[in-house]
Formats: sequence, structure tokens, C-alpha cells
Amino acid sequence: MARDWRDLFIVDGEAAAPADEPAAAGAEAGAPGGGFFRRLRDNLAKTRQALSAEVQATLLQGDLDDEAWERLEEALIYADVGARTTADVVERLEREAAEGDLKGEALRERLVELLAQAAVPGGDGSGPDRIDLRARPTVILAVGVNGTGKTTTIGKLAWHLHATLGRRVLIGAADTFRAAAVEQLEEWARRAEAGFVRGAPGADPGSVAYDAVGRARESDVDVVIVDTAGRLHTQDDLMAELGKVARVIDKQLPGAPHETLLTVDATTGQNGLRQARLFAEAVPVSGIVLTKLDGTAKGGIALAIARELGIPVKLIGIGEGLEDLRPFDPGDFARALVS
Ligand SMILES: Nc1nc2c(ncn2[C@@H]2O[C@H](COP(=O)(O)OP(=O)(O)O)[C@@H](O)[C@H]2O)c(=O)[nH]1
Ligand SMILES: [Mg+2]
Repeated sequence: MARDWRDLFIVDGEAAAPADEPAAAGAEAGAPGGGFFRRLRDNLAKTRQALSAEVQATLLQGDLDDEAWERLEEALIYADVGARTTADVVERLEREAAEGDLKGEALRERLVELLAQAAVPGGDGSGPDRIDLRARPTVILAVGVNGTGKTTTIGKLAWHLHATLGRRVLIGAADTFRAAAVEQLEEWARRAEAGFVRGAPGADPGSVAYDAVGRARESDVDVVIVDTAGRLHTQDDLMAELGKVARVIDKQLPGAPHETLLTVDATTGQNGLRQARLFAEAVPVSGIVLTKLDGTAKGGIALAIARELGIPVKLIGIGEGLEDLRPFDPGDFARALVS
């Protein structure tokens, strides 16, 4: 489970399998990114208050009857956890409670644990929720609907790769649709001390991606991040364009892109889940970046995406600043939602 930047990335000289603790092992105090976690908790306070009130009233004090479980289900669905994920989690909890030895606080703790497991595809904490940086260069393709925070995320990610891991980063502006988008990205590249490759206005996105990866190969860059346009006129358009960008990158560097990150705006709730599904049909998405968890997001969507699409959330964003992006930690997240 990713906790800090070094846990998220797989680097040279390290096995690909995650070797850390199970999600629910509570290491809140003094954990890396503790300030970030506090802010995440603050942002999710409304959801947590609603959910923990429900847990208190139905699981800890009331009779554990059908109505109690239904109320818990409703509360989780209201928190954006999604119908399927909610049903799975509550059924499991209900069964374990009926079997006997789970009651009181233990019930709440088990709920947190089950939610944390639901947040990782495979459900057992062994999901591919890390980003492998061992290929040189590693190519990361960023996709997502306009406005979800793709460009901002690229900037923050580039900055962390450089500042935390000392990686040489190059950003390719294959969102050639709007000049302002290219300038915004260039400004992020400057802040992150990353190289920058742009095309002529209206240039073919594939050719910009091709050039960016080519330049990275020549100049000893470690990580290339390619921004794309998020127009969603039709599913066919999107498939054609993103598919082409990915193919062209693979032509320049066989096996690339190594990572395709889809940004999802957490405030869009179940609609974000639908968007994610469309993109996942267009390109093989390997990870989700859930942005805007500082807004009106209820948060449960992080769990719904992982469980219902089988794609791990790898990063979460809680603001517009450089430091406002962090590796996703299912255990921390589930605790922030419930307890
Ligand atoms: N509050 C908040 N705003 C964000 C976050 N990520 C991005 N934004 C803002 O969302 C808007 C759209 O972001 P942008 O990166 O341009 O989205 P893109 O169209 O997908 O590239 C910008 O105003 C960003 O500053 C986040 O985590 N929290
Ligand atoms: Mg953009």
C-alpha cells in the first residue's frame, strides 16, 4: 500500500511486489505526509460525521437487525461508495457479525478494514497499486476529461519526481487543442524544473508525443509525462485519438507508455465513475488520480472506482499547490471516511 512517495514508486534494485504493511495497520501519528492526512480528514469531515453517526446508532447501539444494515448501506451509498461496493462490504460485515464474535468497536474497525480492502483491486492488498519507474525513460500518459485536473496533476507529479526522487523529467504537451493549455503546462514544467516539448498550434497530438519520447531517449531523461486533450465529443473520437497517441509512443519506445493515469474529479461522484469507464475502454488505464478531494467531494468514489473498474487509485489531489498531491493510502482513506 502506498503511503509516501517512495512507497508509490518502484525504483531500480527493488522487487516489483509491494512489500509493506496491510492497509489497516494504524500508523496515523508521525506517518509521512501527516499534515496531508489531517487536511484530507478535515475535507472528508462531513462524510465522516454522517457515516460515524450511522455506525454509532446502528452498529454500536442499536439492534443489528435488517433495518440497521439497510441504514448503513444507505449511508455508504450516500457517501459515493457505490452500490456494488457497498453491498459487498455490508454483506461481509453482516455475515461476520452474525457468526458471532464481532461487536462494538471491533465492528467499526472491521468496517474500516473492509473499506480499505475494497479500495484496492483484488481486495487483498496485493494489487498493482504502484508506479514502476525502472524503464529508462519511463513514459506516463495522462488522460481524462478537461477540467478534471490533468495538467495540474502532471505539474505536481513532475515536481515530486524531481524534488523527492531526483528524477530528470520531461513533459510533452500533446493537448494541442488550446494554446492556453500548452502555456499552462509549460509554466508547470518550469516550476518542476522539467524539460518541455510542444508542437505547433493544432499539431497532431501523436507527433508531439512521439517527439517528446524521442527527445527523452536522446537526452537521458528518466521520466516523460505526456498530457493529452480531454475532449469527449464521442467515444469513437476519444478512442481514435488516445489510441493513436499510445500507439505512436509504443512505436518510438516499444512497451511504452508504461503507465496510463486517468484523472477523475472526485466532486463529480458517480458521473466520474462513468467517465472513468469510458476512458478505460479507450486506453488501458493503469491507475487513477482522484482530484479535488478538497472540494465538496464525499470521498467514497475512491472505493467505488477501485472495486467497480478494477483500477487502483494511485494518487489523490487535495488542492492546487505543488504539495497537494499524494500517493493514495487505502487504510488512511477508509479511516478518514469512517472513524
Ligand atoms: N481544489 C482543487 N482544484 C484542483 C485540483 N486539481 C486541479 N484543480 C483545479 O482544477 C482546474 C482544472 O485543472 P487542469 O489541470 O487545468 O485540468 P485539465 O483540463 O484536466 O488539464 C484548475 O483550476 C486547477 O487548479 C485539486 O486537487 N483541488
Ligand atoms: Mg489540461
